[in-house]
Amino acid sequence: MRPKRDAKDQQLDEFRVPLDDVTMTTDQGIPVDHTDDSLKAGMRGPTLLEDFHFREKLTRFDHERIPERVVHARGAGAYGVFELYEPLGDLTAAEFLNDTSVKTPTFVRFSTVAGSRGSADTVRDVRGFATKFYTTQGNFDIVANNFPVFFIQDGIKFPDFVHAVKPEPHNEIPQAQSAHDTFWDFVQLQPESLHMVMWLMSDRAIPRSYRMMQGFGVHTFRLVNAQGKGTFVKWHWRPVLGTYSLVWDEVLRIQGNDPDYNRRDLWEAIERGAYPEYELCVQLVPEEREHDFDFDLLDATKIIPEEQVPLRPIGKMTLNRNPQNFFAETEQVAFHTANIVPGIDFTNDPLLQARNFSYLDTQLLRLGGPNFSQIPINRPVSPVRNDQRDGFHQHMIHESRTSYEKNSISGGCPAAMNGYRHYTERVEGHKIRERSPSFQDFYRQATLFWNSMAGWEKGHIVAAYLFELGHVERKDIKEGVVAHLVKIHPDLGSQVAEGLGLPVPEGGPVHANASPALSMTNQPRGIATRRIAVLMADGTDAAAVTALRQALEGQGAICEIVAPAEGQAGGLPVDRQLSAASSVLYDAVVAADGAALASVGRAVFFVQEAFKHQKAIGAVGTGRQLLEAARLPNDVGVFVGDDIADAFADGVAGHRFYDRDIFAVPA
Ligand code: HDD
Repeated sequence: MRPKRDAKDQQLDEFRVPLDDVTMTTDQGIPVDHTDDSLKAGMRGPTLLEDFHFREKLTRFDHERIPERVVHARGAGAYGVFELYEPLGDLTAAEFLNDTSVKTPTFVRFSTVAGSRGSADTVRDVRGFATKFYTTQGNFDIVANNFPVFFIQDGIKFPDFVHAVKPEPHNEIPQAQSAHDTFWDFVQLQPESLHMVMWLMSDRAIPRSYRMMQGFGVHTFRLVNAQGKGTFVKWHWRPVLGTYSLVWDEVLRIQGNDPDYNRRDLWEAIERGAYPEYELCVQLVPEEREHDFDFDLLDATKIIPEEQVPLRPIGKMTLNRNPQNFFAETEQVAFHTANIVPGIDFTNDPLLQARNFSYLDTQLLRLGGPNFSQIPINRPVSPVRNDQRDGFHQHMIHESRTSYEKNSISGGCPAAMNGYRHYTERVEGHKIRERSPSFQDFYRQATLFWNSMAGWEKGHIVAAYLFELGHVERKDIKEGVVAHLVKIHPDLGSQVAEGLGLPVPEGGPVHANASPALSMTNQPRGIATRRIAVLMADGTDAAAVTALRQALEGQGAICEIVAPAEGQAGGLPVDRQLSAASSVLYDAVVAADGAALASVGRAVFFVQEAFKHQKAIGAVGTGRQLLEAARLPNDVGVFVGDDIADAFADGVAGHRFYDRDIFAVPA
């Protein structure tokens, strides 16, 4: 069912162009009766310049592309609604955070960072999570990532960092990868990146779904109440479904099987009515406590551990509508950290200060001039009235006889009053091009992250460092990185050094503090919207699998019948033909047939591969024979029998059986 129409949805009606039951025109509205042949002088003669339709059609095509985003070029968007749990008047004057009856329309764009617009979704990378709130007081954007820290502390380093991670300049290789020399050279020479790189090497960098990853505003911002009192705030998005990741080997295979994996997943969930939900949470720090931490709140390479400052949920966003046109909406949306409403303000974080310059600047180029805020997706739902004028693509017809302030001719309007007031923070200091000493600790929180990981998470981090540094050509760069890793933790440094065949350098003492909230093991779990392949064949006895399917679908899982041929299997409609399917596109597998499938290589490989990727595997009816053909060890996470529904569902909810010994499995 289409969700209730909000103010943004209604505003867009003016721009929607239904093309059903209409005849073709040119851009000037002139009817077109033939668009298959150009106008020529004679049947075999040259094309005539006077063919205005031909010229317009080609010109428009020639001009279709705009520059892709310099970072975060690949993305997917969705509309949603934000609902507040309780008024926050003691903290902020922002209207949308004070009235629980207000449903604020939102638009979210998820993205990868390094790759081009056409790169694969499931690369090892940070994910963008940018949200535009169309509030009654104007647009408010939280331009977040799925990691709570960043690579650098000062925005002046952003071009250096991006140049290092992007494909190398001489041959534009590799695409959407950090596994190359320039990136790791940057890391070894810029140790402030080490904490973020720990996140990048963890499975957080390969999320199972945009619907199953957290979002972080990263910087410390400020809430300001009606009395002008400020409180430091960090923004967090928490997915209601829980936080899950893929495994690396699976990622490599998904890139070929479905390069649109995350984009498709978001689109299909919304089409199905399984609307993704995220709680907006805040970490609040009273101004008096600014210096109570062993790091600087203005340093974007640091988290405030949740155990030190707990998360307070303040509302929920539900993504409930897909865009209708990718270019018009998702490509043209423009986010900006400086889009803030009264009651919210910045801090002096030097990364944030740089961002407040960069986003508007890049959009002037990308969207072709200063009127990009008039593009439908970017328009606020609150009125826009000011003396800004003209520029390319001005859509407004300003009727006023004046465009300056103060004026007497237009009664002094539009009048600047009762608007946004910047927080009256006291600042003084010498002009200085230096990094604060309070920003100089690069290891403590990288160690905290390592200490907080479960055993399997640590194993995956080591494997990721080995994969990445294994692609680095220069030995001195590998040695430089390893010298940092031993300082993060000797266990990490020694495992990576040994894998690379390098001597283990001297480390130093490290602390044992941990923040359990950082481990993905400690996130909510469930099976809603998880995709389960049910392997069947023509003659499969469907009765054996019916109860299991009903139990799983009853908890919101999606079961798809995969069979050697389209049509029917066991009397049930086949969802996907085996040769067009792959286990990497599913969260779990049920073998419902072994009688026919045990001799089908692709079916045997299907279960072997799922086993390798530590997924729950069920077998009902003759399905046991398929597992036998696959020679799977009788291991954890393999459920055989006709009464496995509860145990299998628990297994899917647990996501993976990370303790499974998979090295001997050939898949
Ligand atoms: Fe950025 C895009 C998130 C640091 C400059 N950034 C962009 C997007 C996200 C982020 C999610 C994509 C928005 C969209 O979907 O259109 N960026 C972050 C986070 C950062 C961060 C969480 C650190 C906390 N960014 C950062 C710095 C700078 C930029 C330090 C420059 C000084 N970011 C940009 C940009 C982009 C951008 C070049 C590219 C396209 C765009 O803005 O519209 O201006």
